[in-house]
Amino acid sequence: MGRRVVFAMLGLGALGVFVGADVQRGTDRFVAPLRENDPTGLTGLLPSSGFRYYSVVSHVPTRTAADYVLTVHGLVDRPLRLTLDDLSRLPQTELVRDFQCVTGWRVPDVRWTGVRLAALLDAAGPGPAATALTFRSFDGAYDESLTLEQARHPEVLVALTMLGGPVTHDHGGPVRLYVAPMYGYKSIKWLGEIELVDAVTPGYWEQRGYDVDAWIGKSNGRDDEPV
Ligand SMILES: Nc1nc2c(c(=O)[nH]1)N[C@H]1C(S)=C(S)[C@@H](COP(=O)(O)O)O[C@H]1N2
Ligand SMILES: [Mo]
Repeated sequence: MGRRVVFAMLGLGALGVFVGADVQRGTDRFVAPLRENDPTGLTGLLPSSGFRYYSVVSHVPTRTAADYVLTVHGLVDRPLRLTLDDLSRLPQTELVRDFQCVTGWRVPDVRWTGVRLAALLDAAGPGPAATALTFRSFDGAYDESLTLEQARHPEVLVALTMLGGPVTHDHGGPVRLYVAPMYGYKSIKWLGEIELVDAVTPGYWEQRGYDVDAWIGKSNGRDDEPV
């Protein structure tokens, strides 16, 4: 590794010390790739939450507190249109759990807060034909699915905070899904839309080979993994 890279990394590290947690979270996008190919181990000195930045598109529009809207529609009695303010006024649930990507990386003890998806489902009132949910990202490409029963699991949150602050743009803010009992690909970022439907449509990665039921330790051939 060249001296310049080392100095650049030390510079980033020093920045983290002076500017605190917000910028540290922002450095994930740059630090994780450096760490992946680091024979020296020096990148261990850099501030990073341990998350890798994932997106299937190169640019995602920014939604602010002023223009963010989540819709819940389809086979429901009462379609919902929720602003960030609406969501933040609802009861918030806190979870601290390890975050596990199916490719093997894990971030221990991540703190999340958000609204239970079950509460939004109660408010919307799924009709008798509704058996599944389709989630769509406002990135324009990523989608995900859960059965209605899975969606009612108490550890499925429409997350407003993560890592001790508002969900950052890189991590899918202002609002992403957090499906605690399942691998990371279920936790769709930049959540824009939830549609109640009569059958599961496999999501983005599921159409590319991952299991539709993504239980940690009980899917994707990783049955031995600690939950
Ligand atoms: N919109 C969107 N959501 C997404 C993804 C993505 O590429 N786009 N990747 C998924 C995968 S595979 C994982 S492991 C996590 C990663 O979250 P992070 O980018 O905050 O680290 O987001 C999930 N949600
Ligand atoms: Mo993942």
